[in-house]
Amino acid sequence: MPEITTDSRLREVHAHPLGRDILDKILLQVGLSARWVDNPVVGRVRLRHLVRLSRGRVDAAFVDTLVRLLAAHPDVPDDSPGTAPPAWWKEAVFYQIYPRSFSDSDGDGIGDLQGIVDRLDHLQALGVDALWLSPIYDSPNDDNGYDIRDYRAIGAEYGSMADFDRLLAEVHARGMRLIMDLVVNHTSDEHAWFTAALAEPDSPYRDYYFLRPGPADAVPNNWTSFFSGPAWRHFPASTTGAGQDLWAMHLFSSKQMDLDWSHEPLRAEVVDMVRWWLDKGVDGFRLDVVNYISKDPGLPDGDALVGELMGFTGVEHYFAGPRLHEHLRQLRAEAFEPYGAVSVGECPGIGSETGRLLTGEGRGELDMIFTFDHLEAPGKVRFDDYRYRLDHLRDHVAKYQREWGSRHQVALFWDNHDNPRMISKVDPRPEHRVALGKLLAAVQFTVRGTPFLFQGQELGMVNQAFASMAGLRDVESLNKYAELRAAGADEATAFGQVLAGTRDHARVPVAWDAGPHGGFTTGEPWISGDGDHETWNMAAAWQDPASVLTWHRDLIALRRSSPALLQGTTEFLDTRRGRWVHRRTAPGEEYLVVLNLTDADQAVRDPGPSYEVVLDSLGGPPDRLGPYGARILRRVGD
Ligand code: ISL
Repeated sequence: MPEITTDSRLREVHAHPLGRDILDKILLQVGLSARWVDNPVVGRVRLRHLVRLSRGRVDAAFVDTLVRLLAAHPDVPDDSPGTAPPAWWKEAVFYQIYPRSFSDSDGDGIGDLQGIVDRLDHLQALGVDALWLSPIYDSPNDDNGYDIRDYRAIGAEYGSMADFDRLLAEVHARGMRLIMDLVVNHTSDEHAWFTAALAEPDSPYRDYYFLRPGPADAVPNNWTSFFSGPAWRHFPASTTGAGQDLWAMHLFSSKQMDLDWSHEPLRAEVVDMVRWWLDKGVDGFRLDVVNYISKDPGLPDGDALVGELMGFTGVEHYFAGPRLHEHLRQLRAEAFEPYGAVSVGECPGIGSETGRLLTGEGRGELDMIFTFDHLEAPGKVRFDDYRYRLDHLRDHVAKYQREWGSRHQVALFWDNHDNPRMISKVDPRPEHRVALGKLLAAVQFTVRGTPFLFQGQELGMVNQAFASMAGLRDVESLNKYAELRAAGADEATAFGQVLAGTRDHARVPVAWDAGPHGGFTTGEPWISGDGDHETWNMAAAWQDPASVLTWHRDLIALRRSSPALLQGTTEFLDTRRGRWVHRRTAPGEEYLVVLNLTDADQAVRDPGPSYEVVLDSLGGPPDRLGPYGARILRRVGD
């Protein structure tokens, strides 16, 4: 990889893996096509000329930051086919459980481990192979368990360690697997490491965190938190037990203190803790914001332009930090590998090329990663109120199918606990709910990769019409509202913006039946939904052959039985606006997937008598497809 300097041309930056990801991300962020850099005139522009060409919007500091970042990432992904060793997780269907909202067995209004055991038959009937549990550890729940107080204890609201052992045994008895959430970018401020670090000046735990001495008016740098305000919390001398004012870094809430991974004893503790859970028999981990674990050691100020583009200042100093690959290799070699455990990294801000470095066969880092560029339309962020166009999803999926080959396994997800429901983002009109739920599933189970369903997606759950801030619980939403109000927005405007993006849309209880609170709890739920559970619930959906749920079950069964859908090649046959046709092929087997990405009836090519329809969400003649229709055909003749 030729060294990138301020004299390099944009096309050379684009040929650098991280350079390409960064340019693509910037273009996505400002709503421009990634093909823009392919323009020969643009490609010839030298980095240092950007300052003049942009009339100073791109400043010299930005260019220097970029050059430094690229120099720290010299690796190039391997494009050779690899040996593509079979692995259970390449063929599995994963299902994410947000335990708080899944099923409550004891009536305290909070979902729990026994509640999950009670619903395993549902998951098995659906065809799920593996469960991912969002955090169930002991936590003060400032961020619903993503702020861990004790990595080796179960949160009392979820049950006991005996309940966990029983859940694991029940999962395994059904031939399913279970992965845990590994949150090691930060701990709770109530974790024993942090309280000791704060209280004792000589504590060995001081180096576990980013603690910096200094008065309240001297914040260590300009980084911002993802949950509003600065990424630093000030602890006055009277609270530190050390007679010294201290600042502590938190990229998320002010109760989620970032851990310093450059410190070897911290890494050893994490390895130890991971092995402790693997000894219990868990099958792997989803690693929370794991691409953030390596920070630029000097903690330099973030670039203002990057901050403006990304909405957060400082990200360039940790989203792909200098020792990220090294730390992941250590974790894999010392913890995951000896147990054959699966690892799925959550990687916000990571693009396709860096993703291939993180997951490449033989690189010894992660098995799969979650990336997020498909969740919002170009130029949009989560808190914008807009309609998402499925053409963006198609182009994103097509890119990964084309670029990732057999050396890398794509993780496929549309919903999770951090995002509004995809159905609602595309088209919130109730008459399209069923078709859209089916279309999204048709993609998820027929392109190459490992699908991750989020609880309720199989039912076609949608966003909630929260009436006011009083209905919301999420720390991110509460902080965002306060921030907007402080900046002068009136109540209605601030609430409207929070409502568009709140993570609470995905966190309301799962609707199991038509009873009170959808059968989620016999008590008062910790967060309430709209109440459409009287008609939309799992019990009713299981009885209905046309439900989104039945469609998911049938698709999962189809995928499981088909070498073409599991491992075959993928070709995109129609990518015109509003259209999506792809073909999956394996020796002796071929499928066509035909989708209508629009809300209007559409003419489609009649594939003729050599194809039979296997699944059809709306029915109709072979040369027509209704609004958001999905049709899956199998080749039966020449
Ligand atoms: O905050 C973001 C930018 O708006 C997200 O991209 C964020 O980086 C991502 O949602 C991280 O999520 C994970 O870590 C958080 C936790 O609150 C989420 O629930 C978890 O999935 C902190 O642990």
